[in-house]
Amino acid sequence: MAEETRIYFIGTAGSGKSTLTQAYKNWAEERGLNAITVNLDPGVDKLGYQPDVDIRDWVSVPEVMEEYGLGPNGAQIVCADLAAVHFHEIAEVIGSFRSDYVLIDTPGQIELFAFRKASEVFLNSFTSGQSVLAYIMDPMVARDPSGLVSLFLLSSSINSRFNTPLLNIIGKSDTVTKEDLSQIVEWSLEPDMLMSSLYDNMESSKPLAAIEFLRAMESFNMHRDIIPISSTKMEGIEDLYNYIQMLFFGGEDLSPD
Ligand SMILES: Nc1nc2c(ncn2[C@@H]2O[C@H](COP(=O)(O)OP(=O)(O)OP(=O)(O)O)[C@@H](O)[C@H]2O)c(=O)[nH]1
Ligand SMILES: [Mg+2]
Repeated sequence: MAEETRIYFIGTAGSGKSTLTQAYKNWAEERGLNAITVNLDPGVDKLGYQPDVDIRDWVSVPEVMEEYGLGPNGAQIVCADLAAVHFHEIAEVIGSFRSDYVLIDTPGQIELFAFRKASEVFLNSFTSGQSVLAYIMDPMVARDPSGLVSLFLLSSSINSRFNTPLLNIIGKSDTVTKEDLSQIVEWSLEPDMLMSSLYDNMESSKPLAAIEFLRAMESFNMHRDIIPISSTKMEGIEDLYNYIQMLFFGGEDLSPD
């Protein structure tokens, strides 16, 4: 068995993290790969799938709200910090599955994962295997040039915080036209095209900052390609798998097929 590969699905609220977690598991199982799902959101009410490991077995937002007299957002932050105490145990439970792939569904509020210390502690709780962040972008935001720059900015900001590789995904790719999707992909591959679309939008004052941000990102080489995925149509999941294989195994296929 190869070492465990952990994929963290992160993204803004409603970007499709939970749906992709489950879709990836279904896809992997169809290929004969073994994969488990982990819910890392202590506040989720209805998940839509049964996770193999669930943070709510250790800490939960409703309990913390009750105990500390907090609202849901304050309780999420306390939960993240309380959960950190259990991360080694959770990592051991995850390891006990001896699974090739661990699919980790993160909280709705991206800032909880992106900016709290707890996520770094969780990432470092594992003593073997490898981790990748799969950052899901909203296609409705990405089809606007300054929207795409702001999504890249968030991606770059997360990338600069963690010593973990990050892949950019356009989620719900079935919800935009093929033309919009190829425009987004083209912009991500050709920063000059994105820059010129930003200039085309110059009548409004909004893109000025986006132009400066894009220049800065180019100078740091933060710009990167994007993987379109539709979880509902099961499209693009194999591309994500291939990117991960390239990243960690130089393209070697783990599938028993
Ligand atoms: N059309 C389409 N809808 C999708 C896709 N993925 C998710 N959705 C829908 O988008 C909504 C949000 O999906 P979730 O998977 O719950 O998103 P999430 O990021 O886990 O949401 P939070 O955890 O609340 O932040 C649901 O209604 C899903 O059915 C997709 O690939 N295509
Ligand atoms: Mg979710």
